[in-house]
Amino acid sequence: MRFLSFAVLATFAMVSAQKVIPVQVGGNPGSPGGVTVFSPSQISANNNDIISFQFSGVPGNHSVTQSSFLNPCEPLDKGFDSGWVSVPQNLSSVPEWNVTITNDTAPIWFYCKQLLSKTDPVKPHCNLGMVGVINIEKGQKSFSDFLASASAAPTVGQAEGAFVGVGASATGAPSLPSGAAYFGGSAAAGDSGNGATPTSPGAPPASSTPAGSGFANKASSGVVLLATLFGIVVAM
Ligand SMILES: [Cu+2]
Repeated sequence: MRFLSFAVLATFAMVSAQKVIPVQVGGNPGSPGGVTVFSPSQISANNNDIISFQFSGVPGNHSVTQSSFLNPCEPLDKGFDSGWVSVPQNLSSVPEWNVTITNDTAPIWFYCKQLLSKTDPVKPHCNLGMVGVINIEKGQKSFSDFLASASAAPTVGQAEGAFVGVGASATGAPSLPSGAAYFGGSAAAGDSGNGATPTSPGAPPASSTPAGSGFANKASSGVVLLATLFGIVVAM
């Protein structure tokens, strides 16, 4: 009984301490860092905190895709992926993608999949530094090393991932005000299985959930090509 009360109290304390941390996805041409930024690019968060990715860089077409320190511009196996969010000028509200932290003991790395930038130099966003990390202080790596390796990455992975990732998960696609366009993995494949989310902090992603590489294997190359083309066409 005493244990039960403690558990209830602990749960209450955890829930009430939940933070919502906004991160801007994409900047504006005149803003510091230009178009190809996550701002802030380094975030500290605890279990149950929500990273609220705001696709506020307009016009823009970006993704938030989980990667790794070793391969900053390639999707992580079973990693999260927002899908493409294309934002025209003059939208009434900002598309938003909320990701809940489920394991705050290790860094969570991510990048944008966009292959074309509008400004010089014309390069993939990941090569131009559109990368970020949650809880870098929980690892032994430096952000400048991560940036340098992103900038030198020979390819930028386009495979579609799931909403549930490693250490952080969303319950669905980004919110989409009218006027914004979306092309996501689950939508593209008519796969509705991506809504699952771990039930407790630190729990591994549900095994029944299609995840990054799994989906990529399942998707026809046509779908991946279409997604890539969508990203490029809308970016231009
Ligand atoms: Cu981008």
